[in-house]
Amino acid sequence: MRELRTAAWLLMLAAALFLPTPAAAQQSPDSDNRFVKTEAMVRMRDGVRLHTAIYAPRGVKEPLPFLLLRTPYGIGDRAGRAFEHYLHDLAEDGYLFVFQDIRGRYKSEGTFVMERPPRDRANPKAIDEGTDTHDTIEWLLKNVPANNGKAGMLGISYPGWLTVMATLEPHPALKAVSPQASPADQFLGDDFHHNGAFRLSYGFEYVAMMETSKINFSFQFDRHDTYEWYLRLGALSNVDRLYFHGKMPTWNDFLAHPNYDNFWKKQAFAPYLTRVTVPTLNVAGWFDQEDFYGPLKIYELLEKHDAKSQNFLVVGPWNHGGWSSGDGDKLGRISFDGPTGKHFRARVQAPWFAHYLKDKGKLIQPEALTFQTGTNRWVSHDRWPPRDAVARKLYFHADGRLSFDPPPPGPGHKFDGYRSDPAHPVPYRPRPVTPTYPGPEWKVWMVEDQRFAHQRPDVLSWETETLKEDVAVAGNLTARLFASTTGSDCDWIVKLIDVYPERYAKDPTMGGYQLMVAGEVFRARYRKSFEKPEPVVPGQVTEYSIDLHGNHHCFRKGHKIMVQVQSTWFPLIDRNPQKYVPNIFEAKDADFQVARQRVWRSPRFASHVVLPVLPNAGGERGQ
Ligand code: PG9
Repeated sequence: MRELRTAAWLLMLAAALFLPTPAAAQQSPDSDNRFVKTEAMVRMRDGVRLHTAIYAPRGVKEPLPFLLLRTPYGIGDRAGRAFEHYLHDLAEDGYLFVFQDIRGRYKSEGTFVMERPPRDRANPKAIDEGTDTHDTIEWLLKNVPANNGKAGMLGISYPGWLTVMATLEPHPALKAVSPQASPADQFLGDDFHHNGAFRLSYGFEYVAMMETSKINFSFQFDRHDTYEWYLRLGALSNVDRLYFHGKMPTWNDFLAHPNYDNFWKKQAFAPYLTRVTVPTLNVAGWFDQEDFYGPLKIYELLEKHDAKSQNFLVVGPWNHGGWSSGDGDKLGRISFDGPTGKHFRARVQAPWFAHYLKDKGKLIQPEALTFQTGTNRWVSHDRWPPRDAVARKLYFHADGRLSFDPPPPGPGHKFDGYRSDPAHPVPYRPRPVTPTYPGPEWKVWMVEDQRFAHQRPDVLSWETETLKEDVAVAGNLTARLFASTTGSDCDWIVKLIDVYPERYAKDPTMGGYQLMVAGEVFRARYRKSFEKPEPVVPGQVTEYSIDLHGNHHCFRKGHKIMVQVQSTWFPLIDRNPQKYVPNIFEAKDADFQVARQRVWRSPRFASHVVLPVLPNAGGERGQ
């Protein structure tokens, strides 16, 4: 479509902004009746044109700010659905909504590059997602009448990442952004790897979705249970041989960069987020199955430079993007006693943008607003993580006990063990493991009842006595494992679980439910360095410090706290051959071997999790 600069178009849009015009409606057969939709191919500085749709509300009497959403997933009919839920309250307030297909996707020209890193600023011709956003805002200001000269930007996940990219060298008109569930580091913690362990099902299926063609594609599995499909696939080296044939750029990158090298560091946000250029509302979900590390990291990086208090954090009881539609009163079987998503959209997101883009309303946003699961209430903080939490160690003991007391000296076995067999990996959710897309099971696996894994011979568990008082944690959790393996590499997966009482009056069907409140994998080869992996010494007790990330949960009186440890989490995480090979993407089927795993719990090797416990079980200010 040609770039729209004609006088007729300007007249039409002006009319749309101030008067409802039937003529304009004809130009927008698929738009929401409240808006006039106009499409344009917006030219970037290198000549590439990006498909852009502008939704101008009818009958508005004042100049409006822009709200920009850029996406690799196709703007198609996204807007209509977004106005029903995600953008509903913002639409009520009045904005010029702009949706754009990014380079190389859907109707935009150019080449798509997965999370294209920031450009080399020494090259005046270089482009990146930041320059594309800049050029788009420039075009909007000049070509769309009756704007108030301000732009905001928001988006979830990839669109959230694009939002952060827009802030590195922002257009001066960009006045407020909300990156939501944005990844921050694809090697350490988001979609593609966690602590260097490859996220097999997501990595494979996402690459197939994005790089098979310009539009989304769902890989066609010939088995309903992808647990079995991935197991039959065997070693990762079979992926190219059987399916991708070296044609998927991102898969080629996985292969070429098995360790934390400059490829990953250049794409991660840590080197770039050295100033707060635009007021930023960071949003995350406690049960985000894709990008939970990212939003907390972005908040943390920006917070170090937030002299003007413009960097905010909101974390709710949501899965990936769960705040964008529906009430948010439930996730899977877990109830939150109220419409958390609706609350966010109406009481947080809309007033926040109105303050910065429309000069409306005094800002009432606290520094951090988090939802305390367990008690199910919003809590405001003047700092995240909160200052008053006290680090307490919860130790592993004999007979599957877990306690705040350290393990006593004395005779007896000082470890618990299991046999980890890569030919029979522990599923990460109950089988059948249906494909990631379109779900819905993928979206709720983090709140699945962990009893499907409990008592397996290759899963260890330790549990406290029934709690006599609430134990509320707020802040960052860590697991410290002292562990040994008979192999020369392996994975350690730690899950922190809230065990409901057997008799749970609120909902008797939830009796004994095992809710995972935190869980993470660590690939042993990276225990000393993510850049330079090293084999493990077989049989040697080795210490692992595993970041279990931020959390705000109350283990209620009458519940128990449980920790589970296992060495496979399949096919979420690829199988570790358990024998050190330099690059697991090149491992052969014959490299995979059984290993005997031991988790130690002696006074000297006292495995434990560190919990940031609130002194008075969450006595902070509730909202
Ligand atoms: N989690 C998705 C993603 C973001 C960025 C890179 C790769 C994947 C998403 O939902 O957009």
